[in-house]
Amino acid sequence: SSSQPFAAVDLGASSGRVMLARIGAGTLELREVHRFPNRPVRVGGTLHWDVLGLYRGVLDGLRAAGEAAGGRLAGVGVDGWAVDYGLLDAHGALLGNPVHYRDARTDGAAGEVAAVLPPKELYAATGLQHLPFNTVYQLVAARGTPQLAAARRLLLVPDLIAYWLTGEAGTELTNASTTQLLDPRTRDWSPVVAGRLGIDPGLFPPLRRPGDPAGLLLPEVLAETGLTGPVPVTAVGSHDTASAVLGVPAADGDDFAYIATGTWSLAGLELDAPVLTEASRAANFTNELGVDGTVRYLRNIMGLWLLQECLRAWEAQGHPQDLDALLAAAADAPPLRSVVDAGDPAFLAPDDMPRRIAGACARTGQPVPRTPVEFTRCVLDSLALAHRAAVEQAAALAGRTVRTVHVVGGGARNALLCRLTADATGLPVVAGPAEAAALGNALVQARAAGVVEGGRAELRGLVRATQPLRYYDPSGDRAAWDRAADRIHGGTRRKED
Ligand code: LFR
Repeated sequence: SSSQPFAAVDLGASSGRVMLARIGAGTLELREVHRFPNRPVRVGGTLHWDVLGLYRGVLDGLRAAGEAAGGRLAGVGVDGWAVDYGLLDAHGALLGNPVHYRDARTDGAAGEVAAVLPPKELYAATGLQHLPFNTVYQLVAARGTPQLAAARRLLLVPDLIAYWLTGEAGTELTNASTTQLLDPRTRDWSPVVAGRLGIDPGLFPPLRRPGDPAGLLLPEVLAETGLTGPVPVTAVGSHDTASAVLGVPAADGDDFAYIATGTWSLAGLELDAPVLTEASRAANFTNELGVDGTVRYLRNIMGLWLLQECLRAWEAQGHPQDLDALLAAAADAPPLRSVVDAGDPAFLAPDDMPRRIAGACARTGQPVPRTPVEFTRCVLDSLALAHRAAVEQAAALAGRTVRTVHVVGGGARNALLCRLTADATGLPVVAGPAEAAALGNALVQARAAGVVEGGRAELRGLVRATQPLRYYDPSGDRAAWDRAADRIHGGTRRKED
């Protein structure tokens, strides 16, 4: 059969894109038709997402997708970053701009929650890693505001975009699992969390699963985009990381770990059931839900955010850097001179990144990076080290063996990061596709439309057969990575292992 055109809308923290995927039996072609910046806006002391600007980017992208596909699309799916939401009033109007998860409003919220729901109980109920910005903390921080009082509905960001496209409201499951309000065993709202914290899960529209229908593009959207209806919108793994994990080109039966790299690095395993042990909680692993009943057992690592923020700081200081030149020079810089803990929430907030990295190096008695090249090398060594710790610990905690590491997402294009990750883990790295999230998004749509068949193995097989991949074999001295890890963790980490 001939291939069908699907539009995958993928919203990242630094840019959004609309990709056109042509999918048929044995065919998968992906092409970027529109990319637009995602620039958060600070106003009234609060960091917001410019969600209408993003929606305009989505409409422009759908128009471009339609033009590239000859005016007709077989479907649309929307994925994006997790956790954040917009509130709607009783008439369905948006109540203010969604707040950015990096905003400081959640400072102190974790303490408030812990006072009524101790961390151990919260983990037992939700299996979610502690991230200070989880939706549950944002809702606690918003308690008592007129905005929350007026809210009749809460829509996670990709669900909000899908609502504007279709007029239909739903809560997609993989992203709902990042709210810390869901129980990963029942795959439904946790009565414990809702009850104890007085958060009404009724604010969320009904849950839907990847592959479920999510409505049709509204007439006004067809008019704006020049598309010919009907165009179905399908719920995909609307958490970008869930779509990216589906887009991992693993072979059937592979023992693999994945690292979805971009602004964040999300490193871990795909499991059939959550791991809710105390050891897992102590290591801060999360049990987010994946496509097809899976669990994404992983940990958040700061990711290329550390470098993005350095670049932004240097530019603001009048010293803009060329990223490619910087990475090339960093590849030749002395390895593992100084490393920082890339899991440290101290790096979460925007601004002043070089100073914060330098401070962390000084505090741990390591040489302080001085030049942009030294900072870049420090960041990449630190990320590789954090990748290694997450892969090793996930395997140990889940009782699994890992033989291959798949690096997907934007960081798969970063050859130095991939090579260092292979060296640090001592495992072969398969790098690519960079657009794994868009691929995972489009594949769920194509399967729902009956254009492709099968489970994850078949969908991944199609990615593996059609997308360019790069391979990195580990080399170098693994003990050097052990010693570097000891420098950040004061020699305690290896003893605990
Ligand atoms: C990656 C991601 C992570 C999530 C973070 C914040 O884009 O979705 O998985 O923890 O953004 O939402």
